[in-house]
Amino acid sequence: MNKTIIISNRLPVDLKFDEEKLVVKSSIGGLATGMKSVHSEGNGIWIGWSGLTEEEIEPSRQNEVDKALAKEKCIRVPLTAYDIENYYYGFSNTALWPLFHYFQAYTEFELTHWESYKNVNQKFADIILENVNEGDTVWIHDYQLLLLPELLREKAPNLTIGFFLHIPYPSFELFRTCPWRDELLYGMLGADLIGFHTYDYVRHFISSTSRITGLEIRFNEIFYKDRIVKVDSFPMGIDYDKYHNAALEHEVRPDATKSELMHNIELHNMSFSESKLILSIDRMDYTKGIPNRIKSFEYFLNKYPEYKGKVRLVMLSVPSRENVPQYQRLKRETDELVGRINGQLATVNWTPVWYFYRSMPFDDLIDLYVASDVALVTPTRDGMNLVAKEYVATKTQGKGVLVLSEMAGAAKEMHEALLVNPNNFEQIADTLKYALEMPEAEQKSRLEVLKKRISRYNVEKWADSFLNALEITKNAKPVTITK
Ligand code: GDG
Repeated sequence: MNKTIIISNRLPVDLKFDEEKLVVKSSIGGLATGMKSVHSEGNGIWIGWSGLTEEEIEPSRQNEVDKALAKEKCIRVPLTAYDIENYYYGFSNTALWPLFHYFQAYTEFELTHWESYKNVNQKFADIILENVNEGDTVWIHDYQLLLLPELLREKAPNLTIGFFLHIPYPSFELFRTCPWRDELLYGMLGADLIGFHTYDYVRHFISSTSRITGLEIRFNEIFYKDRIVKVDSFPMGIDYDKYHNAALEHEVRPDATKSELMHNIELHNMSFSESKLILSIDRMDYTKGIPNRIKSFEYFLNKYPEYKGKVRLVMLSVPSRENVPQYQRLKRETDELVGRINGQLATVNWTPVWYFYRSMPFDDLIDLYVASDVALVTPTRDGMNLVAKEYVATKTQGKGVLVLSEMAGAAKEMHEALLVNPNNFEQIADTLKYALEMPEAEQKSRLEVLKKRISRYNVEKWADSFLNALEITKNAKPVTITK
């Protein structure tokens, strides 16, 4: 029986040794939740890194680790601490991540990182080839594995290979600066279908391919060797019911079962009846526009001082890539900005920014979504941004306003949000005022349209439409090109 194999840098489960005990936790995040249904169907498997380096797994415990993963239908690619340092923190996160998010000044092209990236992509290919049969479908995810489609194609020419990029694809002018641009492009062209979140990313990819490779391209089909490679947009959705139902449950919970966080928010709201909450949630990443967001909020409070004491920004920043210097700098800058605004404006009764630098359990996350009046999502670049969609899904009472950066892929589908340029403090300040004062009827009508769209095009639909398009592409007969 043919199977679908999902490939990503990280497995949907995270392994850890707690004292001597092996602990298996499911990982949080869009990709893991999204692919769950595909993964649980039939005899599909997931191949990726377990979260433990080879040095952390004693030889005598390798079997135990493999068995624990097999129970979850997962197979690990053994990566060393050197691989993680150079392939993951190195090439993936100090070259590709900043470059693809238009942070050219942060981009470092190091030969040792590149060598490691090639080597790890080959390690993935070797493990996949041991586990794949002709007729199987392989779905590869994200920027850590751009070379993998072609590495598989060389050894298994008939394999059905799909590739999806979760981050933006940059314009040709940026992509061309990469010393290994040809290798990366030809690496991706090993796939039958290449998917992006938005049509703009598709255009950028096609433009880079056309200028760098000179291959024949017709609309969204690239003629490469004896194959047609199709390129298309598949905007990723969320598990709408999971967020919506969790919010419904939270709203009717008896007091005794409410979280401490929710108790405190409610207590605060009772004491300050006019008080409103603005929410932001993201990984602590320089692409998420965190400093600009705090500065815009400060600008808003100074421009509209009547809101002092009445509105708070609740900012959940989840630690991320903490050993990369740019991330350490961003953390320092954020701490300083929050300190400055709270230091200058806070009163005994009011703290303008509630700042959490940690991750929260799912239930607390839902509490934050439910309790907030406005979500302020202002990345300077973002492939999609699932937080914007999750916020809308939790607004069961028809109240709530989404302020969303036009630089997020999600903005392409969420026209009913209030769209802003994340660098324009004045515009953000005015939009915040508008959001806080928006009549309930308008909030409701905007949310209704957004909810309808997001619930319909949920994550399962996303996965199905990608896999269906992949099958159609694979079955299409190659067209003879007449010149
Ligand atoms: C990449 C692309 C693209 C966050 N904090 C907590 C927590 N989260 C969850 C959110 C959401 C997910 O993490 C974050 O997803 P995003 O899409 O916002 O951002 P990235 O992590 O950068 O994801 C992005 C995505 O891939 C999918 O293609 O949209 O553009 O950069 O689901 O809810 N979850 C819990 N505690 C937290 O503290 N439980």
